[in-house]
Amino acid sequence: MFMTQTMRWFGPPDPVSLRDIRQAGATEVVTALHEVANGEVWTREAIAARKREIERGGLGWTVVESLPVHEDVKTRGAAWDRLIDHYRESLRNLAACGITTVTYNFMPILDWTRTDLAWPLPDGALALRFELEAVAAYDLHILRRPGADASYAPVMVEAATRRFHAMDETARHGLERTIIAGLPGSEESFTSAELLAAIDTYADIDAERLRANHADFLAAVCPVADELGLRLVVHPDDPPFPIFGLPRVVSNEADLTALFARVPNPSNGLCFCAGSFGVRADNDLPGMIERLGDRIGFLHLRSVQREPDDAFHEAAHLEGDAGMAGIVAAVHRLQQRSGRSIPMRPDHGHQMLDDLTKATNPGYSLLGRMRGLAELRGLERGIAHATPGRSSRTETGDGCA
Ligand code: DNO
Repeated sequence: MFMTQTMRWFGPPDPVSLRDIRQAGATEVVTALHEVANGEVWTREAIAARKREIERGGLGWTVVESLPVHEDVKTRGAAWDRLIDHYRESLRNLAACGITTVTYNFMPILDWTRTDLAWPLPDGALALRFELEAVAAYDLHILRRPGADASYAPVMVEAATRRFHAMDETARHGLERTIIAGLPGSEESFTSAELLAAIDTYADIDAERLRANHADFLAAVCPVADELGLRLVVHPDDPPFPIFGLPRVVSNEADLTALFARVPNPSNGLCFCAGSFGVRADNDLPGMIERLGDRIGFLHLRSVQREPDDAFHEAAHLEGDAGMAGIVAAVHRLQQRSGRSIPMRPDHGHQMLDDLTKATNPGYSLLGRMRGLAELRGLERGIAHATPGRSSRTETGDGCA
């Protein structure tokens, strides 16, 4: 029993083609109808047409990433009822087309956030990087969020202020775009004025309130997903701590344990992102796979290298702090125990080789992800081969019985 090897595809506009993904070794893509506005229904026809296109390319599609959750659901705003109806309808349509797993996140306003999209590594490849100091420089001096000082330690405020004054206009504008213009897969992009207004809608929403809103959302949609045999998988917060004073409530094992206790429906699941959880040294990644395994329906396998002062960058898949061998070994045990092949994708590859001269989606160029996938599939084969009690499928599957 091996992981199902997938790659993310952003649909027809993606500079990485289905043929590229197939040649890179994946058997499936994970994708979304990115052209449908957040909150609108994904029709059966549109899903079926996209599925046919993917299958014509020789690939499968069983995992959606993402069916986004509208801000009015996260804040329990006025349009909640209509949005929940739409979400349920989309789930019905997805299940009718053979989708089994639906990824979403519950991060307020912003999806994943980085402060540098082209950070040079010693070998000349480029990596994504996050520095809290850069966020603070933007927050305090460009966004000028009221009360922002209180979100940072005094030394961080000083460092961020020094940094801001050392930046020229181009650098300031570049930082602003990187943080708020929307990274690949994010459904929203903002100007600073729009972001300030959006942050204001959370004025009365603390972590406890956001957890309640998350539970309300799941309580409303999980019964439908249960019936359809779908798994909804929540992507953890990236980075896994509050930014811009906004609460984040899917950051560590305790958050997930509480969430599953609160909404025990079988469809309430987890997208285990080794990179997002791995930013926190207090997240025990293999242990989380061990303990939360039955809830895990999708894996994002990537590794971050933690740096001082709440900074990190994306490392190569087998390097950095994740400890990928331990993670894949835990996934291997989970699959043998549960009899499930869990879909995975390599994530946030470096921009490298020929991709350095091409227009690419940050984190989603082909070659870095292909390197990641190759490393991960080799790691899994090796672990399966070296682990006593191999299943017969493993024996034949790895061709080295
Ligand atoms: C970033 C991705 C996220 C993820 C969403 C899920 O690379 O992991 O954008 O797709 O948070 O809703």
